[in-house]
Amino acid sequence: TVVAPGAVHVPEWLSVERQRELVEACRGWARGPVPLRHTVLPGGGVMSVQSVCVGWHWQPYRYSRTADDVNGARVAEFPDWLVKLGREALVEAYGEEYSAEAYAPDTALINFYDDAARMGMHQDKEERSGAPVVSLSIGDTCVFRFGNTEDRGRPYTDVELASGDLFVFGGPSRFAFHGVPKVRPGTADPATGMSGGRLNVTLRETGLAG
Ligand code: MD3
Ligand code: FE
Repeated sequence: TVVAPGAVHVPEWLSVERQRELVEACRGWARGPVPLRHTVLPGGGVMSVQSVCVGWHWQPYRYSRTADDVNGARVAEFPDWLVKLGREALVEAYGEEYSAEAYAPDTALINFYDDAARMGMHQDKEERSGAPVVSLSIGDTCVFRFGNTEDRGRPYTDVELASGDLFVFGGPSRFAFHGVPKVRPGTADPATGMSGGRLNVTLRETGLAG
């Protein structure tokens, strides 16, 4: 389903088996070298979502190789299988004509939502690349709010993102405001390995070197 130009939602893209594999990989990254934690914002606010990064560490509002705001450790290497998964996702969303081999995601942001977690409306602007963002959802369903490129307010479209769903944000949608106003507790299939809460994995190109 094309939600806006460049924004494509593919429900139930990941099989339960692939969801379980991704959950296992995320469990590993959540243990370290940088632990899953609530990100603290420069103004002192604490995000309700818990996060961990792979490849590059996102700290508000820049990328680095080391988690200077957490434990100083260097983040885990970005594995080749995630690059392949990202390319596969773009072909699925945009079609075989899309030059997916040019896509070189080098960072993954892994977000864990408990029943109370939310993400306010924001833009992702730290990347020095206009390449698409690939989003994969596992576990509880959420309400995802996809907005406009001007501000946090209307117009926006609310979309339910369920376990296994793929969402790609490219072209004019890449710099749109978006957020997660609600998670629906108890909607997950335990066969995915998520017994409660929601996991979201986004793949991105930072456009950074080194
Ligand atoms: C649209 N995560 O990590 S995924 C984020 O479900 C983030 O955890 C949400 O927003 C989540 O920054 C939403 C969908 C998403 C991710 C990145 C985008 C949509 C996007 C970047 C640009 C435009
Ligand atoms: Fe975002």
